[in-house]
Amino acid sequence: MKFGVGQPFRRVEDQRFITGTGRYTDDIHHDGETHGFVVRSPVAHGLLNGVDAEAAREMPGVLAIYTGADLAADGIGTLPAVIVLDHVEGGRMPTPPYHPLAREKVTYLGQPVAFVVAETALQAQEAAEAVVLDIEDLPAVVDPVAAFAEGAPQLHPEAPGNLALHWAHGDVTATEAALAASHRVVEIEVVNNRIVVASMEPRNAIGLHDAETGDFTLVTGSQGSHMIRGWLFEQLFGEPATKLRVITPDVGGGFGMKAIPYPEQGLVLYAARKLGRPVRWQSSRTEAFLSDTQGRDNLSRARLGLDADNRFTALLVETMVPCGGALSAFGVYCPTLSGPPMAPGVYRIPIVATDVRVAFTNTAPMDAYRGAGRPEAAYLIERIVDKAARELGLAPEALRALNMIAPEDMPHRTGADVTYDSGDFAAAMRAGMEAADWAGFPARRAQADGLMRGIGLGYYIERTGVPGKEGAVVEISAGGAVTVHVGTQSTGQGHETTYVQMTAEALGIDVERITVKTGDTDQPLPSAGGTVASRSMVHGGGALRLANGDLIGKARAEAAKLLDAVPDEIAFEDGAFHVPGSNRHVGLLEVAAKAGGLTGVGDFEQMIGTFPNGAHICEVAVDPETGAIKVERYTVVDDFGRTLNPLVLAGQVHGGIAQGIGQAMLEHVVYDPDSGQLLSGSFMDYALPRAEDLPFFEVSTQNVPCTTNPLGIKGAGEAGAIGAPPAFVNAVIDALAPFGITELDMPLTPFRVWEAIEAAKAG
Ligand code: SMO
Repeated sequence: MKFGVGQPFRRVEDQRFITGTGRYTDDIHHDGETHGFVVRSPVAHGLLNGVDAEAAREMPGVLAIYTGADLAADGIGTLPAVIVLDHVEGGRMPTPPYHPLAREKVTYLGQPVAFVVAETALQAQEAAEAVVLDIEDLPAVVDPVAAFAEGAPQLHPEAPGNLALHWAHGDVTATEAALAASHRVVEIEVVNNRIVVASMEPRNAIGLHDAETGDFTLVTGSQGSHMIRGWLFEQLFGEPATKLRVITPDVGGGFGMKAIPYPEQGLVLYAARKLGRPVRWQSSRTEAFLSDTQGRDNLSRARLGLDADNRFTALLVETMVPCGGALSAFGVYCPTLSGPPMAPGVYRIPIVATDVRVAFTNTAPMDAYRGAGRPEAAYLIERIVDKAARELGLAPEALRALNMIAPEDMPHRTGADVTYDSGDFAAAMRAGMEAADWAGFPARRAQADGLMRGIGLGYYIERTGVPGKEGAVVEISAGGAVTVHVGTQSTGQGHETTYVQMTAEALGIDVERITVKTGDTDQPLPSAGGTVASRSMVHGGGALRLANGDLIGKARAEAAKLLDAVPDEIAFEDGAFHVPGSNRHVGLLEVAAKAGGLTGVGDFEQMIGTFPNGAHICEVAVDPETGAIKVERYTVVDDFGRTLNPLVLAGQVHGGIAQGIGQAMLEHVVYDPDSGQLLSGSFMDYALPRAEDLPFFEVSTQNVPCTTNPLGIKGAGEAGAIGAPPAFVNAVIDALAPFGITELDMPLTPFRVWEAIEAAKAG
């Protein structure tokens, strides 16, 4: 079939997006709407002694100004900590209350303190500037080392020593012993730098309340309306989630940051109920820098043991990570449940352990960012394996190949107690090296143009589609229109296209007839989650497969009546039922018309993750005079199990590489260590990669079908951002090897590289 699964069918949603007819939250208006503006803490840490809004309340257009005290008086609760774990020593981690508006204390710069609602957005902003905050400054800590130091300022009384969580994965003591017994131990310290998500569309929310029924509606850019409803509402409002409908229209980028509930979503609902009018809020870019959750920011020390034959014996990782001034919903997920289980990467390592300490710090809350812990794990293992190869005088690909888990080992339970179902890592690495013309690199390096060249390999593996359920419903109307309902949410990935393709193939129906509906908790779905952890096609695709099958089953029963046959006898092919050996047949659309419409329902659950993996190969040229890096070639060979649409897939990988190289080369969130002020609060100071920073990417797949997913699919949304940082950094270290440089922390800005070169020359 022309537009079936596996075909590079062009994205159906792009017509809407490129002609300016996308419909984002900020495009949606309601009669009588009002505008909210958030008054944010101008300091990172302080005692909130008072909020004086008297003068501001008298300003033109102002309808209300709410403070933490108002919310307390109305019994508004807290934002949820979804992931709450036990300390390794025992006992539950502390969960200091995270109020939508601060009470008594502020613990991060930009924390919401008051909410102004006015007739226009400008009036709300002007009044917000007239709100006087009485805050008594306290000393701030912006990184875990400072937060854990003796005498450090204390953020929350519930968390002595600012310890949010001390957690371990694996047996740390036994791993220490295995390292001590190893022939050789290679050690590395890495900083996985703190980055913002910088979604093209900043966050937003519109709150509506029906005074008669008491029902709320929230329109908000999110990664899944059901997820937001499930997490946001009950703990804040003390009412069942069914009192809230969440609608998510088109979304311009989420990347983990929009998977979670935020204070402002609660504030617009609260204000809408108080005022009896719709209340809208739209984040500015400045607010996004201050108040979106941020990602990564790990300080890790790793030790890798090797035996006399260069086989890996043990891996121990010790990590310190901040969670910010308040605990975000998934604040401790990335450095615990997500990253550490992937610590061994694609290698046979008999024993693996990770020890993690999470600190409260006076910075924006931390949460998921594209990969959510797995990029940190992949970066660490791929850096230390490269460093080990260099110390041993081995080619990095040779040390990798020696230690890679082999296809005949599958399914393979790793030293970190995770079972990989499939993959041929050595073959994909070889394919990547071939595609990158690895063998031809020495000749390219020999060019006498004053630049220092390097080539780097990052072999990533990640776990996608964490245990979860997803539902799908397919309806064919009597008129022949096909509607697909799913609970996953595209934030730009192209779900409309891939779900349409799957349905067109399964039902044998033209793509033009099919519409995908998502983003509404009122959809008729048996279950719904949302889009995180590269799970949309893994889980949503699984559900849609079942829904299409269910619909065909029901249609078959109807067709049997029309064809005067028994259902089991008739075959379904190319959109029509026929009785084999006869010319009796009837089209699916005709069956639907005669039946007055047909509906198929699918409810899919997968408890085991999928394991996409692949080779990223990066080639760089470093100017030793300036430290500037040019990425000259970039090649990827991925194993995504099965490809639904190579065009959509390549787009996912391209975007991921850009984000990964962005992190590795340019991006860095910097807080002043003394004041906690944000020094990288705009695109003037926070550098996103631009087109000229990136080469064309050579992207291909060498797929090994996933054995635990009925579609054979492995999640692909995050992969690019996971493989790119180690490939890039390994390439730069390779280029700088003549200077004896073996470690450099991201981002590899010209200044940082130049400094390292100068230090190496001097030393
Ligand atoms: S970083 Mo994601 O939305 O699991």
